[in-house]
Amino acid sequence: MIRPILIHPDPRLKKPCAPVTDITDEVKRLAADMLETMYDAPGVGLAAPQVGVNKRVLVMDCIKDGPPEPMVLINPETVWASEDVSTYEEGCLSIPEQYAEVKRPAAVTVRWTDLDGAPQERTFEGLWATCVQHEMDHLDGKLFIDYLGPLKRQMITRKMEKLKRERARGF
Ligand code: K1U
Ligand code: ZN
Repeated sequence: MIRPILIHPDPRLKKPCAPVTDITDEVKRLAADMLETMYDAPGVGLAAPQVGVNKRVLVMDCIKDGPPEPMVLINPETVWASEDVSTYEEGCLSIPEQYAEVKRPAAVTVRWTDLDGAPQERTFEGLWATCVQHEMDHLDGKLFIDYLGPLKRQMITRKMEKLKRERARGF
């Protein structure tokens, strides 16, 4: 099922998420719905708070050409981050049509639990590294615009408020 994606500003996007304690059918349904919602958008990642669920779950697939590689990360934690940084022009499905350059570690090692409850660890690079850090920020209530200066952040926030007003009126 495709779930509606929350648009910034929304208090549910600013709240740190709670760890998942049991991989229930509800969590499995959430992960499946998040993947469907991400591919439909389309996007390369999606975090549970973006669909209004306060749980530490994220999905991603950064393969642009070739067979899909859907990933579900439950309770992800960074265990290592490179000193070298990379700059990527990020977007966000909760901040449509707004892009800005963000600097982040170029590579990160992340530990998480998979849908079978098994521990996993992987080092991500390139777009995968940018995406997993962007999604983990969502789980801590942080958006990519929080890395920008106050004026740029305020300008984007005002555009999103206008977009939400227009959508509410049925445009
Ligand atoms: O979290 C999100 O809102 C998803 C976001 C993830 C992301 C994109 C770029 C850099 C970091 C994190 C998106 O997927 S925005 C859409 C997007 O980038 C994209 C869409 C279709 C094809 C390729 C990329
Ligand atoms: Zn985002």
